[in-house]
Amino acid sequence: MPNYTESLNGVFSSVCSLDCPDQCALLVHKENGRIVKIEGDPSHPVTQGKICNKVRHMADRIYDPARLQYPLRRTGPKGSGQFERIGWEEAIGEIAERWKKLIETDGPESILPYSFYGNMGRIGTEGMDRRFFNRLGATRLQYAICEAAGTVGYAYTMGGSFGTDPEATVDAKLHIMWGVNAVSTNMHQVMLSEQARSNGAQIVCIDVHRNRTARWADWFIPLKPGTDAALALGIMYVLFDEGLTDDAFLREYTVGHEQLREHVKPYDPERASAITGVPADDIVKLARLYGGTTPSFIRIGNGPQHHDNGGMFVRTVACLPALTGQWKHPGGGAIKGNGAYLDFNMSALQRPDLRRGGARSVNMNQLGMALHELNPPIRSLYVYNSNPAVVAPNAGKVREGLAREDLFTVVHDLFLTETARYADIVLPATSSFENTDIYRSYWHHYIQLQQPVIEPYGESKSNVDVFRLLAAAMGFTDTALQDSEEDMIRQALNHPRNPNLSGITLERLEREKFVKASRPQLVTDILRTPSGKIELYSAAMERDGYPPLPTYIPLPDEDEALPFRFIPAPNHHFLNSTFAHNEKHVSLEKEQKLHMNEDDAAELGIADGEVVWVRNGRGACKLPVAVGRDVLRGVVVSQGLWADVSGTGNLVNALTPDRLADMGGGAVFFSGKVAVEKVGNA
Ligand SMILES: Nc1nc2c(c(=O)[nH]1)N[C@H]1C(S)=C(S)[C@@H](COP(=O)(O)OP(=O)(O)OC[C@H]3O[C@@H](n4cnc5c(=O)[nH]c(N)nc54)[C@H](O)[C@@H]3O)O[C@H]1N2
Ligand SMILES: Nc1nc2c(c(=O)[nH]1)N[C@H]1C(S)=C(S)[C@@H](COP(=O)(O)OP(=O)(O)OC[C@H]3O[C@@H](n4cnc5c(=O)[nH]c(N)nc54)[C@H](O)[C@@H]3O)O[C@H]1N2
Ligand SMILES: [Mo]
Repeated sequence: MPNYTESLNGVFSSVCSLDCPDQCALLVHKENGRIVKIEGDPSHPVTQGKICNKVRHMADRIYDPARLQYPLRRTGPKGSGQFERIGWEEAIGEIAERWKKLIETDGPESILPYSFYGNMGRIGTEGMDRRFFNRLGATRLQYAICEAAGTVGYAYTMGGSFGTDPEATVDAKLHIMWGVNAVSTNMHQVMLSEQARSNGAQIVCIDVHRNRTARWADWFIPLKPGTDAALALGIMYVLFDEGLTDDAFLREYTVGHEQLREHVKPYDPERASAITGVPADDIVKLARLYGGTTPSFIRIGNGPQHHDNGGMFVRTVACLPALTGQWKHPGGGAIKGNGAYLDFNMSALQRPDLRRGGARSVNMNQLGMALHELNPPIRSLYVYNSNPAVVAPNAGKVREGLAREDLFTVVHDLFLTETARYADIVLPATSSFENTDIYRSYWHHYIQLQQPVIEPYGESKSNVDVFRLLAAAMGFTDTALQDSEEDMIRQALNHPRNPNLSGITLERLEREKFVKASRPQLVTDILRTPSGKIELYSAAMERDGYPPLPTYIPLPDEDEALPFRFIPAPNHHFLNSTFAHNEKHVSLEKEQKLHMNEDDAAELGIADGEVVWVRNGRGACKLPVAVGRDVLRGVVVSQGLWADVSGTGNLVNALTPDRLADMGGGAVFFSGKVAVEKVGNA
C-alpha cells in the first residue's frame, strides 16, 4: 500500500475521521512533511469540495502544542493533571502487570473498556479493540450514548437503518429538518437541500430552538421538548381525515394502516396543539403541505431521540413517509441513519469467538453508577476515543467515580482531556492522518480508505498498535490480535451477506479512494421487518412491551418539578468535546450561553448577558444568559460541550440525567429539568 508519509510535499487524498454523518473526502496539502492546508475533495459527489470550518482548521489541532507526545504516569492527586514522562515499554508493562493481577484476584470483568467514536475508523474503533477486550473477557460496554434509542425505534417501523439516498434528495420538493441542526451537524445535507431549494423545494425546520438551521429554513416550527410524536400523530390525523394518504401504497407495502387510521382519531389538531404548543392552524398547514408534496423528505435528527420517549418518537415519525407513499419516489422518504447499507462483516472484524466468558455489560450512559455501585466492582477503566468526564450524562457522578483511589485508569487520547487528568497512565494517540483505516458513513453511501499522510506525532501510537502491544504483553497468542490493518480491512469487506459491498475491495479503495455501495434504489426493496412490510402496527413492539402503534408518551415529571427543560445540544465549531481544547475553535465559537425566553427572563429579573446558576439535584453550572425569542417559555438551551479542565462550573453534563430512554438503553441528555437563579441569590 502506498505510504504518503514518505513524500514531504504534495496533495494527498484523505478522509475526515470525525463522528459526523457527512464523512468528507479530504485533500491534505503537505509542505516539508507538515500539513499546511486541508480542503474538501471536489471529486467526491457528496463532499463536493466543501468542508466545515472545524476541519479547515484541523491542522491547528494536529500541531497544537498541547498535543500529547509520550506516555505519562500520574504523580499528583487524580484530576490534578500532574504527570511524569515514561516510556512505552514501561507504560504497557505496568498496564499488563496490573491487569494480570486483577484477573487473578477479581477476574477479567473487573476491567471496563470505555470508548466511542472520537475517530470513526472502523479498524481502530470497533475492530482490534473489540478483539482485545473479547479475548481479555472484560466487562462489555453498551454503546448507547448517541443514536441508540432512535435506531431501535426506526428499525421497528422500517426494519433497520435504511433510508433515502441523500444524493437523491436534490429532487425532493419538501425537506423537513426534524430535530436536526443540520447547518451545524450535517452541512452537506444543507448543500443538497439548497440545490433542491433552487429547484423550488421548501424547507421546514421543527425544533425547540431557533438555531442556525431554523434561521436557514423557510418555515420554523418551534415546539415543546419531547412532544414531537404528538405532532406527527396530529399530521397523520389530517392526512387520513382529508384523504391525503396513498392508499395503494398503504395496502401493498404496510401492515396496520387500518388500525392506525382509527388510532390517530384522538389526535385532532386542537389536541396535538395543546400538547406540542404548535398552533392548530400550523399543524393543518404542515399536514397539507406534507400530504400535497411529492417527493418529500424528512431528515430525522438525533435531538428528539435524546429524550425519555426518544425511541417512540423516531418510530412514530418514521411512519409518516409511508402514509403518502414517499418511499416509491427517489429522493422521497426519510433518513434517520443509513448505516445498514454499509454493514461490514462485524464478526470477522470483532471476533466475538475469542471471548470465553464475561457476560456482564455496562451501559455507557451510566458510567458514574457503574463506577460506584457495581458488585463485583470495576477496578480498572481503559478509555479511548472518548471523553466521558465531559460527554457522559450525570458527569459529576462520573468524575467522582474517576477520582476513586482504587480505580486503575488508563486513557489513550491525543490531548490531556478532562478524563485523562484522572488517569494513572496516559497514552498518546496518533491522529487519523497518521493511520491506516477504513471509513463508512452513517448517512451517505461511500466507503473510504485512509492511508497515513504524516508520520506519528512524537511517540504517539494508533489504537490498533496499542492493542497489539497490550495483547503481546498479556501473553495472548491468538493471531487475530496481531493482524495488520490491511488484513482487517479485507476481513471487514468480505461479507457475502451484504450484497451492497460486492466488488468493494481494498485494492479498489486504494485506486479509487472512495467507492459507493450498490444500494437498491428504493427502500421498499429491502424491508427487513418481520412482516417484510413497513410496520405501522408492530407485533414485535407489542412483544417487547411497547404500544404496537405509534404513540405519544409524555416525558416523566422528574427533578422536583423544576421550571425549565434544559437542552444542552451540540454547537457549530466543536465536535462533541473535540476542539473544545483548541484555541482556534474556541475563539470561533466565542462564548457558551444559556438561551432563555424574554418573558421567563423578565419574570426572574434576569437581564441579557447576566451570568446565572443553572441547577438541579445533580449539579450546577454557571452561564451567561442570552435573552430573546429563540426558545419557548419553560425551555433553556445551551450549545456545546465546552472544556472544563479546572471544574470552573461550565460542565453542562453535570445537570443531565443518567436515566435510560425508552429504547436501546439510549441517553436522555435533553429531558432534564433545571432551575435558573441569579448568581447573587445563590
Ligand atoms: N458541529 C457539530 N457537528 C456534529 C456534532 C457536534 O458536536 N458539532 N456532533 C455529531 C454527533 S456525534 C451527532 S450524534 C450529530 C447530532 O446532530 P443532530 O442530529 O443535529 O442532533 P443534535 O444536534 O443533538 O440535536 C438537534 C436539535 O434537536 C433539538 N431538540 C432537542 N430536543 C428536541 C425535541 O424534543 N424536539 C425537537 N424537534 N427538537 C429537539 C435541539 O435544539 C437541536 O437543535 O451531529 C454530529 N455532528
Ligand atoms: N450534553 C450533551 N452531551 C452529549 C451530547 C449532547 O448532545 N449533549 N451528545 C452525545 C453524543 S451524540 C455523543 S456521540 C457523545 C460523544 O462523546 P465522545 O465520543 O466522547 O466525543 P468527544 O468528546 O469528541 O471525544 C472523543 C475523544 O477521542 C479522542 N480521539 C480522537 N481520535 C482518537 C484516536 O484515534 N484514538 C484515541 N485513543 N482517541 C482519539 C479525541 O481527542 C477526544 O478526546 O457525546 C454525547 N454527549
Ligand atoms: Mo453522537
